[in-house]
Amino acid sequence: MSYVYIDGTFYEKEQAKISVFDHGFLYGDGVFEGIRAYNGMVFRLTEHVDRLFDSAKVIALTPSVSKKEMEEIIIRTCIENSIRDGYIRPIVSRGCGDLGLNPYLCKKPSIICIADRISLYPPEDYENGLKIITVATHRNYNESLNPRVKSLNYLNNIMAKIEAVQSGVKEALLLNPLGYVAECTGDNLFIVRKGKIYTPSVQSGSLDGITAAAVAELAVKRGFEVIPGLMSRFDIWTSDECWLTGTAAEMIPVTSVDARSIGDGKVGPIYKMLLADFKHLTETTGTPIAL
Ligand code: PXG
Repeated sequence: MSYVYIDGTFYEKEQAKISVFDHGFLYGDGVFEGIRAYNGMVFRLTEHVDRLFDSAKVIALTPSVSKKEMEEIIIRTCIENSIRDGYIRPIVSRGCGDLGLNPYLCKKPSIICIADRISLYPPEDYENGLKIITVATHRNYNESLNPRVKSLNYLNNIMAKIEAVQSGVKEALLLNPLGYVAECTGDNLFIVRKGKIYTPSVQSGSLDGITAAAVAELAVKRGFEVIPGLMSRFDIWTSDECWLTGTAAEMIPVTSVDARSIGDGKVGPIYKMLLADFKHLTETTGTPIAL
């Protein structure tokens, strides 16, 4: 049995319901996070809650709870669901209103928290690497809906995912409106070139990934230079290694991009080393699931 937190109460999964008049449903007006628990600890909880509140602030949504209370809600949801290893999805939606866009007519934001499991790719994709393609759907302009906002409207990413799946691959590479590489549908991207590690900057139109930050820290600890910046597909096609990072996919290697094999087409040594470091980090650090 799984229990979902909605505005102060836990409901059984089947009874966990939100009104059709909630603007999160009507307009995608809200924000969310995807967080993982490993070994009885929530990984980078503060960072996720900070990002949730930043996303909310950008869309002028004020959650009805403090950051501290939000952290407690996340921990309580893990406890209620006996989660030691799993996936947690807090959501802040604009709340109920009428059938007009005006968010100021919505009475009170809703806080929802789901705890479940997530598995995006089978083990063989982690062993052999993903084949991905660039898709025609671009990331938004930073000055429309900034891609740093983790909003409930993921249609941009979903349309990119549709293109990838229609073309027979599992993941899509999205460019920004200027043609620079941004990220994949739910993951940040890294490449290795001549022993240095590169990743598109957030200004390129990517989410400020928490897994990416953790992996970058581990790489720096190993003595690598990690360089955020503008990247074109040239950089990716000619890279020695490539991988994606995200809370859901964790770290997954990419061995082919637009039918160009990356390096020798096999999963690379730097990926393997950082993956081992990442696994160790997730098993040994985090906020304990206890009140
Ligand atoms: N880019 C985008 C657009 C994301 O949504 C990431 C990068 C990676 O960020 P973190 O902080 O998680 O390392 C994300 C987050 C899914 C799913 O179902 C994907 C994410 C979150 C929740 C679910 O694919 N990715």
